[in-house]
Amino acid sequence: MADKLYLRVPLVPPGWGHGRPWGGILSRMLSYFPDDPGTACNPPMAGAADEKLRRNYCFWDRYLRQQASIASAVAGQELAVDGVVTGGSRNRQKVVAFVGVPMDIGVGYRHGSRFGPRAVREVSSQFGSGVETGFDLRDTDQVIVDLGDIEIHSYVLDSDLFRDDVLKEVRHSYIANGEIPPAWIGNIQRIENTMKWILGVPVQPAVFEADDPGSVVLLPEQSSIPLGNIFPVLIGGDHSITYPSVKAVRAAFSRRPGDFAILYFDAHPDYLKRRSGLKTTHASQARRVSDEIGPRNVLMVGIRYIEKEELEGITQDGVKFWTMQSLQHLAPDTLAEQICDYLNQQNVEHLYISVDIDVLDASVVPGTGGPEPGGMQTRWLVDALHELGARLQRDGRISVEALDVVETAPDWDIGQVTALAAVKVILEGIGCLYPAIHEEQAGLQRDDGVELEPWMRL
Ligand SMILES: [Mn+2]
Repeated sequence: MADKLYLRVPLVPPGWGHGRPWGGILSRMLSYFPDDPGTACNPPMAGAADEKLRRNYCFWDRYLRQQASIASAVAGQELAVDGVVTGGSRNRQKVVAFVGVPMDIGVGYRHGSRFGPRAVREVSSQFGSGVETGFDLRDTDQVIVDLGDIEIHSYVLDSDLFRDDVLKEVRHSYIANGEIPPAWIGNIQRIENTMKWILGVPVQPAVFEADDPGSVVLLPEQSSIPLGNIFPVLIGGDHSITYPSVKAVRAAFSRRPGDFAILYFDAHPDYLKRRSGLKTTHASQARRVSDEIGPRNVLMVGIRYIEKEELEGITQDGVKFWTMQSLQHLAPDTLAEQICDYLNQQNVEHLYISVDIDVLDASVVPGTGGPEPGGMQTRWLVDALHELGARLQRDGRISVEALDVVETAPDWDIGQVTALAAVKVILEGIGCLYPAIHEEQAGLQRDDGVELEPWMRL
């Protein structure tokens, strides 16, 4: 049943589509509860006859059940629902968790990577569980789950949206439709919060005040159920998703300044200070990451289109980079050696790997936001990842904490070749990096022995 192991096409509620917050981790879990909570739910407390109170309680009830069900799945318990796959016994190994991030409003030219996660999942069904090195993902007795997509909101046409009264109206319209209103925060913040929640880092989710579902308050942090022990594999989405993801992964694993680094494979440095006056875009995300973790802990491989401001930036800041030109005469194992030597010299212990699929030649990946001719072949990239994985495993000093593969835009694709390349990179990446994924625990863990509160149980 190899096709059950990996990236299943997610369940998307009927009627949800382009531009809607489709496929959100929480919102999609709604479909796992066929009963209308409006009728099935009976608040136990006094005053339950009050319709407003009952409705509000039931929203909460549903919300928390969804969280508990995801937590159970990730803890390795059986959860017989489609789209979430339980693949092993309860154990202390890291769980590989796919997280789709269907956001492409960070791009300046070609849109469409919001459909990347969907395309990657679809194409993944043709792949088995073996990787080129002979490693079989099933041999790890690990749990591999697909957590679905992070909820993204693409309707941001008017600054009016951020007015309190407008937001309140929007939230009430969700409630009128029987849906849980989104906590309307920026997409970048939402990605960071969701990733933190997945990784077990305390986060204060924006939620609804008890007596007014149209309002938003911050709950105490106990309200989030930390999952922890996760190796996240993010499927983009445009490259701006990497910035909030790095913030979350770093918060989960970093123990001291300078111990966390990112390795980019990308045709572009994405190192503009701002694009159209905005700080976080897919053309400036690496600069934001650099602000966060320090430029000397930023590594870039495959650069071949660079603006003057970016070249000055990465040179002056001391970003470590390999242009595509320099790779022409470098073997993948030499690159891996240079990367490891540099990381060790920087005293790095935790590594985030970010692959912009446009690092591959434009002829290989037409379905991407910024195709760039003159790039590497899939063979070269896979070899480089294998060499790197083997070296990290041998050294045992650096743990790979997360992988993202971004900028797959299926509308521009031909014969799904770009999505195929993305799946290849993901599977080979997990296969070769997994042995280098150490058992070290993420920040705050949910202890397996801790009982869920009764109201959290399924
Ligand atoms: Mn790029």
